[in-house]
Amino acid sequence: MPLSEIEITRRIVEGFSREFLDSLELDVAIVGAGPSGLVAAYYLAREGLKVSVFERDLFVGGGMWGGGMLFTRIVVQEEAVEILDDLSIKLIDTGDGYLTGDPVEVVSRCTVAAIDAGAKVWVGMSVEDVIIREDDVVTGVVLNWRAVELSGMHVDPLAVSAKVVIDASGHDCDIVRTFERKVPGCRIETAGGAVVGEKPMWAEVGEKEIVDNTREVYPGMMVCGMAANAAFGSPRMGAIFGGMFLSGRKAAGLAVRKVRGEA
Ligand code: 48H
Repeated sequence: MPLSEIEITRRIVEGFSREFLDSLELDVAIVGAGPSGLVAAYYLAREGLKVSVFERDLFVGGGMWGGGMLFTRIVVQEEAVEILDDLSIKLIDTGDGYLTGDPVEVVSRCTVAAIDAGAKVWVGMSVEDVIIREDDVVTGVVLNWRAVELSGMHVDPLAVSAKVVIDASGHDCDIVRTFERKVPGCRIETAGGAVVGEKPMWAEVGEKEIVDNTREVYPGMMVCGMAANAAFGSPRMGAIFGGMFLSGRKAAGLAVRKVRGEA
């Protein structure tokens, strides 16, 4: 029997509403569905945590699709291979401890793995702010449609609570920057107490420091991926992605311990 327009509409609205209502109280909210955010979501969901990824674009994968300058290959160092194995991603060994992968496959498999493990990925939703309590703990994210943001219309947002918020928003470190702008005097856990900003390219150092930079920078708020290097003033690294995967996995481990009260 053909479905009427009204029945199509009903199923869309009911389905969305059911899932969104089920996601109002999260263990972990991840901002950004780039490689680091997707990998973090996978490991968090695998541990049984309730996790949502909020992505402002209508597509996932962030900056990985284009490989290096649209040469659609990424480079991965062998330290990260076990993560890619967990995600069933095939790589080509190019010698000297480095492998290459196809970003279309990597993005797709990261996304499917995160969803299969139980993470929910929302697209078209911007995180425009966080929720705080007493200026000293972050307790959730504030959402609006990206389309509303782009239109410039004044539409008030909605909010979702989370025991941990992970800023995986990439080069701009969007969430932590918004937070420090709105809470003057707050001290982010960097040497100077503020977001330092990303440094020019130095692949070796950028890849080494990104894992160390992946931390809780304010109670309830962590950084991972390029946002971590931007927060701590470490270099960019071009199209080598092992650090993004390692950072996502580390953020997940830290968040699991925090949610379980072990840290
Ligand atoms: C919702 C948001 C918001 C917001 C941003 O840029 P990404 O791919 O981030 P990472 O850190 O996972 O990976 C970085 C990598 O792709 C990269 O750019 C590298 C390795 N560069 C090296 C170099 O030298 O240039 O993904 C971040 C995602 C994007 O999809 C954004 O749309 C999204 O976050 N995002 N989503 N609310 N406020 N801000």
